[in-house]
Amino acid sequence: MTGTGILPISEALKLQPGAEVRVRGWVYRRRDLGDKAFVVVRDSTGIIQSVFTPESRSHAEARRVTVESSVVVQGKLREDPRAPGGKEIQGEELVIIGLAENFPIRRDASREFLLNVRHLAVRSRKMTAVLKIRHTVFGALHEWFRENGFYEVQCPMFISAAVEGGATLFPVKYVDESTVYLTQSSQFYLEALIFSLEKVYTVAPSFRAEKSRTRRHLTEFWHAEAEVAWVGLEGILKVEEELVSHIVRRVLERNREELDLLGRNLEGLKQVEPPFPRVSYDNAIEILQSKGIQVAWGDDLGADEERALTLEFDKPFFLYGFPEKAKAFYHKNDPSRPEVTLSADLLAPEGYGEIIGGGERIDRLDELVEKIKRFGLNPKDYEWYLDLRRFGTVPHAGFGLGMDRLVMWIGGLEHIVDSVPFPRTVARTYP
Ligand code: NSS
Repeated sequence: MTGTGILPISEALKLQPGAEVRVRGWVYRRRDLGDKAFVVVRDSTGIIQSVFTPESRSHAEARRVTVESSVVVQGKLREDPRAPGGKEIQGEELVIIGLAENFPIRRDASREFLLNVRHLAVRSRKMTAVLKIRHTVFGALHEWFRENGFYEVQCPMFISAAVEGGATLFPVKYVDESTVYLTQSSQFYLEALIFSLEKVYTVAPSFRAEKSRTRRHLTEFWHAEAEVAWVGLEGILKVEEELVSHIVRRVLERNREELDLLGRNLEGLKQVEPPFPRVSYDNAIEILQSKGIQVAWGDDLGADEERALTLEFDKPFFLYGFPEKAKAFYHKNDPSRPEVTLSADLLAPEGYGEIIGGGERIDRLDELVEKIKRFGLNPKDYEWYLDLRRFGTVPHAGFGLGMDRLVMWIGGLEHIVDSVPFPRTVARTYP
């Protein structure tokens, strides 16, 4: 009986009062009012209230069912302005599929406790809303790349040399007892693949042994990366702004309900259309200094500096022209001003900060070897990467987009762990 004629809750709520409906899901709320038993049921599409009076043959079941039990509920739909969705089920039958033990999550649960029971907390309406937005974000990203001539590729997670500096590498003991590392970025592999496919992208986890506990660092994060042959910095920025705008548009189209549930202010998101402002690093330093923030030209900008800058803008903006030493070795130096690189970060507004890092790559062999040495690294560790400059090198550029940070900003979330179902941070690998 439990499988036939079942409707998604969102569909049941669209029917006319008087319709006979059957829904299934989990008990979201349970209470008694006089001799009436109220059971609010949720499924992946919504929530609906059901009421069981003593005349109902399932009255006793409705009274004993516990929060988070799985149930099938059947009855007649009727109007009730006080019920969520404006309608409720006059309950006739309630079948308990799995009676839940005392559910450990209470309204006043601490953040730490909720993270310890994340396998249960993912059921919350907030987390469900975030995961639906995340689904749209990932889908829209693939949609945009595929519609714009990019090939999707897959790269290895075990690597032998650092892309983004040795400090955040995760060593892994390999089968033959040698040490390999978990990838920090698929960039070098994408660079190899542009020589046949020209425009490539990948979406994969990246790993960083980030020691600091911040609101925006995971040790395992989802990284969307792209690389394009024959383009320079300006060309890749166009790709980034079109891509991000497309994703935000899709979320606004498809996830109004979820954004509302999260209390997200939509005004900022509606302004996310290309072109994004371009702000030079030099100018950023001046802005920061004029706000009394202690920074000097040459410093890398941390979370605090980024936050101060993003409060100046109401849409995402590019910060370009970082000094050589503030960026990884592979960034091409500006020929007209060699102390800065042809790199740019995309910063999300409202205090969120960096969501993309990218730019033009060094495409000349001698220039790359020299810079590797200048950075105190060993060209021997980058043999295959150097080969790419030996065999038909071309100008090219690319970027990496932190998907969890993107979801965090679009959802207006407080902490990056809220944007991913099972976060991995310096302090957490459970559940
Ligand atoms: O270090 S990045 O700035 N750049 C790269 O890894 C390049 N190799 C990407 C490329 O050009 N193909 O990281 C890119 C983005 C960054 O802007 C963040 O949004 C995100 O990756 N990112 C992170 N998200 C969450 N947690 C951590 N720890 C993290 N590190 C980077």
